Amino acid sequence: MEIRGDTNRPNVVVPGPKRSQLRHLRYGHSFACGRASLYSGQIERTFNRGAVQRHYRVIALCLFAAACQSKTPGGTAAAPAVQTPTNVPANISHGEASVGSGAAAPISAEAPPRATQHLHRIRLEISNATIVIAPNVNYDAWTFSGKVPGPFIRVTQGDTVDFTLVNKAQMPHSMDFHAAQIAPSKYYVNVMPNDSIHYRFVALVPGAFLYHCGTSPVAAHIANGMYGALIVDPVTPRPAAREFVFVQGEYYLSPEAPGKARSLSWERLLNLAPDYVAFNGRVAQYAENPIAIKTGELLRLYVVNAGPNRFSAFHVVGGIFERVFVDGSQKSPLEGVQTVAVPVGGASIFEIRLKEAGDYPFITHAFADATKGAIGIFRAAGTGKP
Ligand SMILES: [Cu+2]
Repeated sequence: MEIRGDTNRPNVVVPGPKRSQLRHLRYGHSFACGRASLYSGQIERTFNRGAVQRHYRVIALCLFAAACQSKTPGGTAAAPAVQTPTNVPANISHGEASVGSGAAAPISAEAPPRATQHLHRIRLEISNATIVIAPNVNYDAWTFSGKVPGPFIRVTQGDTVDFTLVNKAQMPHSMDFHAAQIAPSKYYVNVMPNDSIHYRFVALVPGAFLYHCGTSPVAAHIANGMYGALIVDPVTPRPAAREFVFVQGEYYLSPEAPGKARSLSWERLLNLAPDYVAFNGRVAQYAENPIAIKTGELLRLYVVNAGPNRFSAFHVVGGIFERVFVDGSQKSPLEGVQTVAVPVGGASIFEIRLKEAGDYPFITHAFADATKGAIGIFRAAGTGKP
């Protein structure tokens, strides 16, 4: 079943992964730390002294305030030490982002069309790429096919995915398809630099699925951008709709350095403190460039959460979901619900119609994360009739 080797020699068939690659199976606990250090060239490990000093200052101020209170019972409490935003709020409900600034062309959120063929030859090339993740913020990403997220893939239940992964980067990587039911020990193995792997699987279960690099430390590979979405349509097509894919992901940034793109802060990742949270790899891109839709038309949103750490509380402000296929399951969709959690590594399918003309933010209702960029806008035009 498995074909491996240089892509220039795609017909070379060998019985299984190389012994050296099996040694580097993903999720390998025994060598995870070694792998982190061995390939840590782009993993920022500096200790954030500034943040710690600020942290201690906040603690000191709290202690000071508490001491003052204890000495003056009944007196006025000290002012809170933590500053809250003081900007004038945007003139829109949930205005966490600048709406309509059009800062940069967004990555298209349109879902690919339903597949017509039943054999899908998918070839993804892993490479490092500097990408724009927010206005004036570049990031040294690890990518599938040069972008974050990787390409949206769409197949139909029962289709065969004939997959080739080519590693053009300088460290081992791998691929884990949540849509597949195959042995990780055989297929989700590390592919060495300038090597490739080729295998097939049949997508038997409909839904929306995450795919991601599974090389340890997995959190670093995902946070660096190695993830994407694979839609598996049911054999009986879903009703016609405008369809979008939103993959939520997080960025943990190394300190700023003049003329350098940011890279991963492992410390911030382990502390679950993302600097940015984004749909489709770039902060607030669909708020800066609202997505035009029509009132009354059925929208179908494939919401995938790559993480690597933060749950999404997916919600459309001003709307109520007609149906939600939780984690992509066809069984017993929820009807008439407001917010549904999409766990890290999960994906749900949301159907909604927006009733009147206007701007409707879509967000994670975990608002720290919306403030950090997980927000977009549907701009509805029309009379409300489908
Ligand atoms: Cu990787």
